[in-house]
Amino acid sequence: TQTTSAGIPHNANKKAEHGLANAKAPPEGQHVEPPSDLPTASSLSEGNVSPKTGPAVAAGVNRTVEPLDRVRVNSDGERLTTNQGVPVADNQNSLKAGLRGPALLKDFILREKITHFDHERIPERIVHARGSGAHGYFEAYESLADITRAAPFQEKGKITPVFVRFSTVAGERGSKDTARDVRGFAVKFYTDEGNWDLVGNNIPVFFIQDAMKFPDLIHSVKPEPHHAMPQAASAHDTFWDFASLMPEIAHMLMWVMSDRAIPRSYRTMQGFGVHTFRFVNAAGESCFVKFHWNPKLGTHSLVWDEAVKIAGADPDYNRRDLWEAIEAGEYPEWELCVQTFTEADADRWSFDVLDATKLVPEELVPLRPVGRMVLNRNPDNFFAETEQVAFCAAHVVPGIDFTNDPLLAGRIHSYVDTQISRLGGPNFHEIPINAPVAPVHNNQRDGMHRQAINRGRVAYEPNSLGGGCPFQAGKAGFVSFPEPVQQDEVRGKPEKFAEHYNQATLFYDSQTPAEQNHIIAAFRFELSKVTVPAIRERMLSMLRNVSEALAQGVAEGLGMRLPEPMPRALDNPPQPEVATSPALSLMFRPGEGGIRTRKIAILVANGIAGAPIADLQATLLAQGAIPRLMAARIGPVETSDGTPLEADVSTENEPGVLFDALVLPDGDAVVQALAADGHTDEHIRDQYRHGKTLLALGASVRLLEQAGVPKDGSDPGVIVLEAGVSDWSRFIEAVGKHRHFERETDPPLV
Ligand code: HDD
Repeated sequence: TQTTSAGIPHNANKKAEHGLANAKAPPEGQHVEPPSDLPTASSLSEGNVSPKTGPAVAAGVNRTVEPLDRVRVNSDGERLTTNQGVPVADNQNSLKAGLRGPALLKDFILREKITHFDHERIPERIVHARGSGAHGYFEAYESLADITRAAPFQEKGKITPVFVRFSTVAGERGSKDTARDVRGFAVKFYTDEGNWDLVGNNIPVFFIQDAMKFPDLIHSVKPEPHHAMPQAASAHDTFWDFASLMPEIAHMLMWVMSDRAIPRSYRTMQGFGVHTFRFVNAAGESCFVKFHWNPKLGTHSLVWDEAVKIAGADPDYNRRDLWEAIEAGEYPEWELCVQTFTEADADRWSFDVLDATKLVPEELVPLRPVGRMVLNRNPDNFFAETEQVAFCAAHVVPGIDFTNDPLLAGRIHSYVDTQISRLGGPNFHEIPINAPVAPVHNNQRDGMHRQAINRGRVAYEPNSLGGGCPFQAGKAGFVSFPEPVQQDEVRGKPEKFAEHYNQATLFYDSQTPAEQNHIIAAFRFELSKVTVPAIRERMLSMLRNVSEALAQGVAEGLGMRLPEPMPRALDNPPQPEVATSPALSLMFRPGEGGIRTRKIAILVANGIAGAPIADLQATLLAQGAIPRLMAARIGPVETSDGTPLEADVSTENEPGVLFDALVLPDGDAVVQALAADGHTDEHIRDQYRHGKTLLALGASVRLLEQAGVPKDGSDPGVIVLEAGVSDWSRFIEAVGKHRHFERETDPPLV
């Protein structure tokens, strides 16, 4: 640990400028010293409630609501007006000279309406254009005051409001949710000491080491500039051309070709701060820190064939899932964990902690849970909140600081800069969703769309006319960690940045066989879309440095021979500390089990015995699952026993890929009707192929046969119950497992 120069007073040399006897010193009050009783993060919070965020609130309510109340508009019972508040008499017809005459220029009501409409769109984010947001809160498990003075961590139980935006990276604003891509995981903490944005991803490492390469990376993955294809996909020449020429990308490619890049839900993915940051405590002592968000529901993903089909069935798949869970009161929750370590620890390791293509294995530095985040309120308005929210990697608060990670350096610049063109000027911090809950006082003035009405004649410092206010906070304010730096200016990279493969190998070797197969299949798919053979060859030569088995698998899939391995930058690469890290597998965090919020389709048709279906439905509902009765058409179903059943989805409006499990009903006539509908077969095959659970009741076993699904009892995810049996426990247990990859073959059997 190192110590800050916290003892040095702010503006230390200022007084000397006014001459020895302070002859030219301005009157008292100009450079006021901060009062000694200036509030600190912990003194600002009373119990666990910050005075700025109001008293304790009921579940489902969020502390960012109150500050946003002043701008929330509810038009219930209100009359229609123009933007000037003028009541509008007729919203159907423009003003004309005679019923068949020309429209009149003086129709200010029409003109205002059309003009506003003409300007409704703002530029989309250059990356992460497609996203979904939610409000919530962070709750600290304990005080971390010994290692950081960051406001959210000062007391056990302390609540800090947050707004979170999840996103895909490459696709445009209207693109599909289930693209193979990194997911953004950006959290804005509205702390007592200003906004802290932890702008992370669902993958703990990044493609490149230096921000200098970021525009190149993004240009390569975005649709190709001549014909603007493909949308939201990395499976094209330019991305793989760039990748094959950038060996530092090897580790990230393992993650992006894994199922991590097609999450089942935003609620079932991890989040990572990626960079090494610093914690700094009140004494100015610092340690390194990495941030991890672990979902309570565990980590679960889609499989590729499913992701492709969902893209057509419901392009809003992840957005809808998040929205519906929060509306249903199933508030998603993540545990925030930190890895903290010292500079001395970092110096010993085979990799550089300033290199964003490297992670710190959990086996090397275990995770310490420090709090939880709950998302409990959907935005009122997508544009005002989710679209206008402006995250920024430079938004840190006292107690959090940067390291010299060269990727982070570029980010500190980029985010504010991009908001200026995206949100139309330098006052985007005043947009309600961006405004801190902590008060803002400075001498910045004016600019496009200024909201604040700053009073008084003083907009400069030092001043005597304003009593020296707003005054510098001194030690109570943000003090940069004074890391000693004495170096030549160079363009280059540190030594350890030259090793690119150890952690790629670590990742691949830590996956289960099913996950490894998915990685091979993903490379095969992506590279099969590449039209230039030399690019494929370069990629294979890179993969040989990661894993011979992987390279071989991909080469076979492409009908190619293995080329020579790509030359390495280092002849003697350092030995990694760990050879496998189970925590890198999605299977490592299955979650709490259970079937809450899992979507289950129960196929029904006229003539069905309703009682067992109603019983199953009630059992699933009681466990928090979402059973839906699916028929060829929505509406009431005729049951043989008079039990009222209503099909709420059709095979047409909610195709089978949107469900986590499928139930096939008993009854000869019913099975006959289902067998005659091609959707049934399709649904069963998809469920089976995607590793999901199938339950066949009585006569419906025929439908499994028809679809070619093996039903010899060896697959725990294919459950056949005799007619009349209504013990649902095996089915529920199987759904709780999410996937049954044991049945998977390549190519698929079904
Ligand atoms: Fe970035 C957006 C995450 C590297 C430049 N980034 C953006 C968002 C996330 C990330 C989650 C969306 C925020 C939102 O929901 O509004 N970015 C990352 C991570 C990175 C990373 C985890 C590496 C560790 N980014 C990165 C670099 C640069 C940028 C190296 C530029 C030098 N990122 C931007 C940006 C964006 C952005 C252009 C686009 C829209 C925005 O900022 O607000 O400034």
